[in-house]
Amino acid sequence: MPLVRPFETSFGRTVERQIVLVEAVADGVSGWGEVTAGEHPFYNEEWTESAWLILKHYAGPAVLGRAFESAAGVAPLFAHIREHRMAWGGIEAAVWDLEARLLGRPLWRHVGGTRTEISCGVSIGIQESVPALLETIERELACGYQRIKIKIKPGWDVEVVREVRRAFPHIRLMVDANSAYTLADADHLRSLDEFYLMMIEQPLAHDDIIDHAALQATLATPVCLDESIRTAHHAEQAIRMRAAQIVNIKLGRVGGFAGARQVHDVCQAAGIPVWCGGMLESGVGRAHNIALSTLPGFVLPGDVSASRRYWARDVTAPPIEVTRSGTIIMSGEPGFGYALDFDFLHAITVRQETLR
Ligand code: OSB
Ligand code: MG
Repeated sequence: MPLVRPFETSFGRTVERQIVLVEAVADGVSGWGEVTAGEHPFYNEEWTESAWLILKHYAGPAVLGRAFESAAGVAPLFAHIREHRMAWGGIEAAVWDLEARLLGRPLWRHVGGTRTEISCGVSIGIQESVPALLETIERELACGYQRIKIKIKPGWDVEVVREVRRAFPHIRLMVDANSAYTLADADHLRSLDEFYLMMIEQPLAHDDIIDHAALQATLATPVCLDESIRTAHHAEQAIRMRAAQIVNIKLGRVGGFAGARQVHDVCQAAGIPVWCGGMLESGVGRAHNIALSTLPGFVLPGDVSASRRYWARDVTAPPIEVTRSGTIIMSGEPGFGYALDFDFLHAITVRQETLR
């Protein structure tokens, strides 16, 4: 699926997505999940092709023919697989959707959600110029989005944020570095403090907690962890170390709904706000993110936004839309709440495999 505009982060530029969708079938009913891995192992170790192999050789065989009482019992079946959570998380989420449909319940209620409307923010990639960035922010604010996140990297950080703040002194603003810095950059990152950002997301290494704690101790800006948090145990460690004041929860990164709820619960118990991250998902993953965002601890606007920001045509019909006040309203339909556009899905499918 070609993106309507390229998306650039500190680790690379994405022009077109190659997405693995999972259809889980039981009793003639289908549930759908999305593998949120990127096209290259640059955000984490996974990519489209690794996910395909993990699904085919390990994750699929781990669930097929196995008895489990409920969708909550699926994640433990993958416990022997080291990492690759986005791959097996695609099956896990599909089974949650399947179970919700079998029960005739909306997925968001089924996973324990309580909000009927969620707050949306946008993630804006690295742009060609500051004027281009300011124009993009202006456009997103006009659509009603409640929070602006901009991607930063060395050379596109403090001076860019200064210009954004000059133009938009009152907006809810944050930055995401995707692990582009080290502790040696602490003084430089501290100069972001004057811009009263909501948070700085994942400034240091993708697998680090301890250096983030050291950095947070010197920063007024709250640190938010994304890449570093894959399990509830990681969340506990980060909170205990004071490495983060906020946590981004991504469904795939934590291996699906069971993992997401565990991270959510640990954060909620510690008074740490969470929000739902995104991975440039198609409508399927987007719909799951919307459901996840209805859990009570998701008190900050997430990176969950309208299909039209990414796709000329999405795999869901209708596409996912955001209200003029930057919210998405929950559907009462069973499962994830959006119909699939099967004509389009079949037209863009390049590979398909059935595991029985
Ligand atoms: O770090 O949140 C991230 C996109 C790809 C990989 C990592 C990240 C992102 C985003 C975009 O920030 C979120 C989205 O709009 O889906
Ligand atoms: Mg991030």
